[in-house]
Amino acid sequence: MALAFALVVALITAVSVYIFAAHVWWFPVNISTHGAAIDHQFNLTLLICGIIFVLAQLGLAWFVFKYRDQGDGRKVIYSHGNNGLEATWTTAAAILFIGLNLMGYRIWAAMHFTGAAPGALQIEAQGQQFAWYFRYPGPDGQFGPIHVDKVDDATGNFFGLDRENDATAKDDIVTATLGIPVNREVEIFLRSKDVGHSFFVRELRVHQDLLPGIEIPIHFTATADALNHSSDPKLPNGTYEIVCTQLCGLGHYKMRAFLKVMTEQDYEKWLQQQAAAQ
Ligand SMILES: [Cu+2]
Repeated sequence: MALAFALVVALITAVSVYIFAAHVWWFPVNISTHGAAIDHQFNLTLLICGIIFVLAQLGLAWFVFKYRDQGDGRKVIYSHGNNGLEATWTTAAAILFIGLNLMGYRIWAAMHFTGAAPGALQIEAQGQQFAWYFRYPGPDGQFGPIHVDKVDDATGNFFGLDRENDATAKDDIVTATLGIPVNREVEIFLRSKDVGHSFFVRELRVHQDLLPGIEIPIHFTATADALNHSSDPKLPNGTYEIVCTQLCGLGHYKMRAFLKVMTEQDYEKWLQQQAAAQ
């Protein structure tokens, strides 16, 4: 029985290691300039935790086998632990996890505490039950003010614009797809119309919650490689899924939109088409 248990533990360990090492379920391709640093940090954390996991599991299997009941009537010895050893591995674990956190913090801070460079392309993204909408400031480079009382999904006024009276709102472009050019920094202001949502594009390695009443800026740059891939073989190249990853109501499962990464020229053309359709 002890041998069987030890073998099952060893088998679970081996299968788990295989699934990670062979990348059976793994990240999709990275299409952002900051993604490589995030992937590197993830791999490093996974490797260190993986080694500890394997050692701990194999240790468990070994002890189960070594100290099995051998039918010789030996009494069990109870131990109340060893303070020296406890202090040693608690300290080692603390150093390891704080160290990994500090390393990851640098990458996090570069994305979240450092603003976008001046001249970044500014777009607004609004999450609402159960859709995403995007707003471009238009030729004047300014977003028109939002009037909460004017928000009306039935007429497509998702952002509550007053195009008649606000000069800066006249040329705003509202879309259901997030179109961006490659190799240019994009700054997105995330807003929620109703409840908590979360903006996630796996390939961008961008994941950020949205809360009603707060505007949360994120920024990233899509690499030229983004033109050669997609979220799904059925989608055209350059197209990636934007999903909501906060359970936000009954229709949460269908709350998604698409990111369309284009060359600078295609992006300009696309934006003109969107402007014409307002
Ligand atoms: Cu949502």
